[in-house]
Amino acid sequence: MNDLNALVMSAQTAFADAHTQADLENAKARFLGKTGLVTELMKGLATLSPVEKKVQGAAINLAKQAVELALGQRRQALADDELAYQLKAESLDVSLPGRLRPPGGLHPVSLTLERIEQIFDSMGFEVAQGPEIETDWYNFTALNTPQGHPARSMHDTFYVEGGCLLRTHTSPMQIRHAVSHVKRHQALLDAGQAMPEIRVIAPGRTYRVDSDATHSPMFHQCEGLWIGENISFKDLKVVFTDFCRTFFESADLVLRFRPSFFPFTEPSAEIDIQFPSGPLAGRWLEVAGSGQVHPQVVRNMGLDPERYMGFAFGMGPDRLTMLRYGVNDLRLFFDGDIRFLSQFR
Ligand code: 2NM
Repeated sequence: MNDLNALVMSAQTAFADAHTQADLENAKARFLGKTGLVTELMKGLATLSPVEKKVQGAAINLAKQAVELALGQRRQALADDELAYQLKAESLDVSLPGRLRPPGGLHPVSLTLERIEQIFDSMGFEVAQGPEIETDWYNFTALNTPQGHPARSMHDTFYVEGGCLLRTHTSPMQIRHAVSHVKRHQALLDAGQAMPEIRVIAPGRTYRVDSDATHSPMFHQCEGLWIGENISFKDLKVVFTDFCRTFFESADLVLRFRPSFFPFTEPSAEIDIQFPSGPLAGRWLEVAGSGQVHPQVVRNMGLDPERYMGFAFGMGPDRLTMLRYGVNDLRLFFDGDIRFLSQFR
């Protein structure tokens, strides 16, 4: 009996010393396994007399039950420990602040382009977009810019393999748009009837070999074109004045049309604006080039310059953005510094 008590106690100690389920299973094998201590005692019963077998058997059974009870309790305790450990290790602090994903926003130049498009849309202009890699014809020749003109030199224009170039302005898109407009209405023209007017702006990226505080090799342009039977410089002044006053939210903004030269317009003018008040007040600021579309360019659009005429203009959305927000270095727009860009969100 004392031996059995000692056996039970030694099992209890062995189970208590097991700190993992694997250790516990090894300890169990030593007592309850095929060759375990309890099992061996059971086998020993075979050699006893029936009376002794009954008495000893009952005692061994009690001891076995005590060992199994201790095993079960230890199993449960280890499982409880494991669960408690997992709960602690994987616990979430629901009071921690969330990971912030700040809202994105449009680039300030994109905001300007959207604003330009919206204003001209309200005046009935379409928005045309097209290739940034252009042919010599659309970028120069169709625009009345002759061979040997300095704008065509490799110092001003990026040429790509195969004779194409990166467009130096968005006017090639104006030509593309005008040509397809004319094609679409060729039947009317052939019948001598009036064609719907061409009224379009072409915003987008343009490229020139130039880089300093006020020039970037990639910059934006938005050109406008209005061609009809009687579209004159007067219409240019009305449209562009209206645009500038809306864009800069200044109803008494003053404009000045200063004589100039472009190969694709005749006459031509630079457009300057002056704010009546505010930080930029009193200075003439150049915002665009413009003019009546040159007869040769009208002809290159597929139209008879004796019947169709109109105006065109070209402006720099980068510069308009600098004026509108008071930015002093063009390069800030293209550095991609979030501290700068986030101010326009
Ligand atoms: C400018 C200045 C003056 C212009 C001309 C044309 C077209 F396609 F009709 F020939 N588009 N844009 C133009 C005219 C552009 O930028 C300073």
